Amino acid sequence: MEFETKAIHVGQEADKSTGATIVPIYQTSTYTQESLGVHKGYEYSRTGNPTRTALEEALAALENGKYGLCFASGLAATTNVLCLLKSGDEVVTGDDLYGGTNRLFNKVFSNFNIKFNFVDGRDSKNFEAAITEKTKLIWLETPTNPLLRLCDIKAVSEIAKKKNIILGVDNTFASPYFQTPLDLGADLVVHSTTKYLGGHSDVVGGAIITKDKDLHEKIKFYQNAIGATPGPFDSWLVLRGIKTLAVRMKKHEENAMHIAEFLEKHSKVKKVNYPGLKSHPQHDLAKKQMKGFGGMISFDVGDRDTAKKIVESTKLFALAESLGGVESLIGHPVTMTHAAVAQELRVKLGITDGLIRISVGIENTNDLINDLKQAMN
Ligand code: P1T
Repeated sequence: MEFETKAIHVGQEADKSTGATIVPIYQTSTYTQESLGVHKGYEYSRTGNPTRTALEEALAALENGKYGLCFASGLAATTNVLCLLKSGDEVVTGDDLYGGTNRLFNKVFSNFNIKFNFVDGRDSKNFEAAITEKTKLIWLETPTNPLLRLCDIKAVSEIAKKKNIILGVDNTFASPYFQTPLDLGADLVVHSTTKYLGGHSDVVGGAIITKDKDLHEKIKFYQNAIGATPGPFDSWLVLRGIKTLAVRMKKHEENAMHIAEFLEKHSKVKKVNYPGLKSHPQHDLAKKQMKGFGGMISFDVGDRDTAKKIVESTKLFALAESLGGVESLIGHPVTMTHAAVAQELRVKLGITDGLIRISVGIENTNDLINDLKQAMN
């Protein structure tokens, strides 16, 4: 079955008890047992809920995995991955990450004596060099937020396999339509389903997908034990979102390509970060490991005042955090999504005061370009 068909059908058979064509929102916290210990597979909705099960099966299929687990947010999903670790363990991670992931690593899990070694993820050799006897997890975000840098998933997976280290990949920016890290050797894929999977900026959620039964069982235990699970309505919203993922992603990418080319020619723009541009230093890797380049772009306009004027002047692009919805958004990473990243690291990475990030929606291309034109004049 191909991607578009899986998105609409896997886990989504007609409801057995009523024939409902669309998976119902099983808005229940608990399930009546026929007799003590005899039930239809569900006991309590933190542990399992049929609407969530449908989403978990569908997401597993889209990532070419076997098992899916859903969470209350992307960060809740990442937290559940980190729970595989013990005090004293180490993680090697790419250094350009969503600000909230950086905060979770540096300000929460570091308190539990887990050490995070940050490396420039553009060169896979950096991961190998940072591995120690204590390294248990390698973490990649690719493309990265907000600089749209890439990590070579296959190359890093070979390093991880040699040393028996788990490789987790945050696939939020690409979505499974454009990138399937499990096919490239990753052990775990993590998503903020808040973004492209949900697709309509109306739900917060997360997911972990794997092919590995043992890892799945361990994380499923934490999913229930920690309890950061999504409710049935939120699960249903993401399930509805993924039905149109393929058509949405094509339009996000088409619009993003036109906008990236427009920005590259604009006199106020110093630099455009979009993996689909030939000028992107890792364009060849993008072509190799991705099926498309996605809808996220960041660009540098040189200084904070210019950036502030632009982000406050767009009319269609909403000044807002988040990404991946049908509507276009614009943001200033330094003051918004990456405010939690230490200033020295931001400077080192190139997350400058003049950096603007856009999540290109699926509106009409010319309307979006005209909106940017008027905001940048
Ligand atoms: O917001 P939440 O659903 O918890 O997802 C966290 C997260 C994880 N990974 C990536 C790559 C992300 O971009 C995010 C969330 N990002 C934003 C809210 C943002 O505006 O970048």
